[in-house]
Amino acid sequence: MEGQRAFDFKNHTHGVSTGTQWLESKGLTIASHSPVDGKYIGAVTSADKATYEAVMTKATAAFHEWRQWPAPRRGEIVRQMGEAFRANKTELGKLVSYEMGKSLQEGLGEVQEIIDICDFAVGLSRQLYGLTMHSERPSHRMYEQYHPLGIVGIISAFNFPVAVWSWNSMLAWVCGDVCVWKPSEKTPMCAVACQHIIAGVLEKNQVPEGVSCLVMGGKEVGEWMSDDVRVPLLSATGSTAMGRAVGVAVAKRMGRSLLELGGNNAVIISKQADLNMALMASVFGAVGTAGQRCTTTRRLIVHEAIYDSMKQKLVKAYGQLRIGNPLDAANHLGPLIDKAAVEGYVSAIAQCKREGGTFIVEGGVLEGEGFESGCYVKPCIAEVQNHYAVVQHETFAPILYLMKYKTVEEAIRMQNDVPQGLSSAMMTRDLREAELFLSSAGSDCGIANVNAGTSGAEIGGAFGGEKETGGGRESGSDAWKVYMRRQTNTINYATNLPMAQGITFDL
Ligand code: UN1
Repeated sequence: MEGQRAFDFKNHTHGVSTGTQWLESKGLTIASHSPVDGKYIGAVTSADKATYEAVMTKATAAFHEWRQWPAPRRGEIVRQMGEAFRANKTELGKLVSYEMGKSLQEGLGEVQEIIDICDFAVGLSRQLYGLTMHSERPSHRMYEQYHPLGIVGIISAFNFPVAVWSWNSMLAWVCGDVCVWKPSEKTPMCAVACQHIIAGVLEKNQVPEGVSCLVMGGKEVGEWMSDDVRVPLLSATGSTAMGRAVGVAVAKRMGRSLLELGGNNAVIISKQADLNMALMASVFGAVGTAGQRCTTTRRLIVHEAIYDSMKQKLVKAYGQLRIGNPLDAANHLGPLIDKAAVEGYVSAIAQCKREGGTFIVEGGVLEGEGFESGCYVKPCIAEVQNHYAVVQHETFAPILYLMKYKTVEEAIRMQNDVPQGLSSAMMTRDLREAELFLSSAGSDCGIANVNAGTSGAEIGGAFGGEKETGGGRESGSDAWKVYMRRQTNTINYATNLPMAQGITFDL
């Protein structure tokens, strides 16, 4: 079955593809080792300049054909892709868990996000609506329509190695665009698997070669895409530093970028909160994916009246966390992605202590049986001040910062007082403070939840954030509009030529 095909990497060495075909490349080899057990998974070659050019040529030609397929026909292709991901959910979920290190539950959840966005995109393929307007001129009709844009570049991060690609690609495809995907060098096999999973659908439906391209590679390949005028839209997920470089390069050539960058997400826990719910939301938000989601809960802002009891609950809950092989359902969290991430975690803890933080749950790197990869760390909690440099910075690891507040206005100020603006939450049963938090004077983030944590967004909403998070919106709602070009059309069915604004012009 298709499920088998997807994960047979024994002889797979190519990292560049135009859909069903894989291209020989002389680029550097990227090897993938699992952070779960340190074992080698496979290796692929990255794109070199020649294969990159070959891909872009194919993608350009494919676009000219694909944009003429009726949108619902393109939706039908995406529907079949959704079916292929359903058939491969368990296998792909396991691979995501093994190559990236997140728990199997979360690996499966990530594949479910692909399936969900496919369903969403299928419906969307019959709803790429424009508006009609009333013209001020007699016998004139005005309307707007959305046309396919061209090649959409997708740069994705290791932490969601497959879902973020699908948020972009599935929408882009129903919109009539073609995609060139540069996945993270840290999770190449997940990308190879996705490409194999959809290959059967592309082949069976004679989708033009070049509609779904893969270009494995590092920073250099990202730079080629950023500078490439053939890429009208570049969607990039990752660090703020990477996003800034991409944003500047794309802006220089007047392209569009869709940036989804760092978060520094807080949960405000009111004295009116259901404390058990608050605890669950905070712990899952902080340790899920071992603190490597862009939506991870990094800060807890707790009302002074319940601060001590919340602190005790947190310490107790952290004592119950099981860390180990993420494919074992008994474990809550697995490893960090690699040893560099472990170094980042260790140095953030040291910096936090230097700045005056007090750890109420100590961190540390785990050693011994089951932890041989050197990537397993203990989730930890520190009492801090919001202004510490380390607190203002996004460290991609399970370090939770705990702070106290007196008034709701102060809590909202603290929540907003960071450079990032992705996700936020308030736990409360008080309607007034909930509404204040959601109001224009409340959270400044792209996502603001009440009585639900900062992570785990559904695909139906627009996903993204403000400030250093980059401002882009992916996934649901009307995020599709960025993948298309808007055209305003005026049609004159009169026998004369009346001018707008009442201007007269006679010869
Ligand atoms: C990311 O970390 O880049 O809301 C994406 C969430 C997931 C997606 C996170 N649905 O946590």
